[in-house]
Amino acid sequence: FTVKTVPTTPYEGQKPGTSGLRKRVKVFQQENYTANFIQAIFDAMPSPGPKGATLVVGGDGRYYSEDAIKIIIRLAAGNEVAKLIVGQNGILSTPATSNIIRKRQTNGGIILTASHNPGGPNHDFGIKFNSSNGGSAPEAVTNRVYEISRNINQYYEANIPEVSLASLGKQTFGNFTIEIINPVNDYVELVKELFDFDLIKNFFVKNPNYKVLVDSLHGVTGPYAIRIFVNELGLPRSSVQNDVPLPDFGGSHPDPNLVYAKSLVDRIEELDIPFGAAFDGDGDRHMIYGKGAFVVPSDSVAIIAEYASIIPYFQSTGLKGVARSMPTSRALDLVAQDKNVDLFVVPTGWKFFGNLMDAGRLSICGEESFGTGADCIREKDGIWAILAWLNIIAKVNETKPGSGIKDILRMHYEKYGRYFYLRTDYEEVESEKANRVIDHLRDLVGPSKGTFFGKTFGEFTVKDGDDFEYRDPVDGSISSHQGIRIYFTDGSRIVIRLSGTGSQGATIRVYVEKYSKNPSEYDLETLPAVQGLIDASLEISKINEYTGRTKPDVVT
Ligand code: VG1
Ligand code: CO
Repeated sequence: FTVKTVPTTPYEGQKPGTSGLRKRVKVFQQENYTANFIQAIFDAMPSPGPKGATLVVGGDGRYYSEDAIKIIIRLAAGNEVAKLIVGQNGILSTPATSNIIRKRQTNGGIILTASHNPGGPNHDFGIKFNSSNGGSAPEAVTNRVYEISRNINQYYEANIPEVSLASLGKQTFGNFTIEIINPVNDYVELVKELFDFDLIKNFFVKNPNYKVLVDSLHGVTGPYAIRIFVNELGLPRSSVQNDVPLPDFGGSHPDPNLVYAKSLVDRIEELDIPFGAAFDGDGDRHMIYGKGAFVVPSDSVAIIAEYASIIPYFQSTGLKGVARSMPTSRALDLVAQDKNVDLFVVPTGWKFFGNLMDAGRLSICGEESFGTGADCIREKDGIWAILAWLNIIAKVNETKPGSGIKDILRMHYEKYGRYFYLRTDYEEVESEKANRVIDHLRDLVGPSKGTFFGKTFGEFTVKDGDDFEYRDPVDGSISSHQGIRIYFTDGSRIVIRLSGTGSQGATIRVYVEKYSKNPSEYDLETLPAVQGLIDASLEISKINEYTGRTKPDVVT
């Protein structure tokens, strides 16, 4: 093949956010837009750069994925990449990609997804670069990608003939090889080593009424869920629904929460199903919901850490440390204390956990946004979390038969107390208005703290607060302005920050949490338990005043 140098001009705004570059499909479809960004990734790749590299490519199968893969193939060959490993039909879940990058010791990967954002010609697409450790590239690299994208004037493209993404196997063109692989096999092999599949299988055999319903919301997890829950764990085929990945996710949000996975919740309630789960588009998020029992993600990671010693992977590696993103509730902190292991608090986004894992200081971590995972890979992992829970339930049932999600939650609250936790989102707010809210809050916890600390809002008195700054304990890098935290004298907390994954305008996220050590309160509904705190957060932040919004778009 021959390589052509194609002149181009830069586009504004190719700045990767919390998790890659996410924009409307129409934006990526502009002439050279995608090629510019891919070239910027190649130019920003850590030494020795793209020449001779092996990269993994795949994604959640959303609209525009195949077009993007074709561009990646031509530019990879043009940049002297030696080999691309591509998931069949462009399919690879985010955790599966992370696993393949690590297992096959490649130089990194390119993941095509906008995660839980809707897909289709009028919705979102995304591109994320992962490093050789299997995790999202660190900020130093993504900042370089952005800088390069602002000055790009050419890219290198090879005239590789069109390759079918459906046919498995290797094809070679000169010094360049494309290998199309089964997207599921390596991942299944991995999880079978991490969890006690025999124990889980036997639990289902002994408890035929313990039904499971898994909803892939037409995202990438369908093929993985069928292989694992049906073929490996022996559950009936009807245990997995919406399992065909669709380019537009069937027209809905592939977002596993009580709002967007409502049809699953309704079905679980109607059919009395004790264990249900849903995943997002690219398979790194999960929701756990059984009859009458919703697991708050911040509790999910705390409970998995609590039971780490019964999970085979942690039995062999030990619990090295745990971590959460800053807005995630402090339920995990209490477990860390009890187990006497280190707790790390990092900014929002999985990429901040990677250094700690690479340094051997972190085993289990999670975020309030329905993401949990471990150091076996470098991405959060929905199916991993479900398997962890099933492993825990099966084990607990050996000594306490009949225990389900509710009992495990109750036991946890009895030992540690309960954090009532809620997040509200104001979406597609004009950036300028959203910034005003943040500036105002920054002032309260900064220049105006003298008058703000000590002030009372309803039943809550401000104790202190800050604009979260993180210093990575491994490489010393600093990430500032990661969200406003305000603490109250009763131990409650609110956090307010701007999202870094939106494709349009700004999203304001408000996280509230209230702690209780009173057993008579453990069964309370979350919303009434935190309403007073939500009111205080609105009064303090003046969101309504600055944005004109009277209520949030999403409550999870
Ligand atoms: C959101 C979540 C964050 C998560 C990120 C990527 O980021 O809050 O916890 O890591 O999405 O998740 P933000 O900046 O919009 O709040 V996913 O499933 O896109 O890969
Ligand atoms: Co995701």
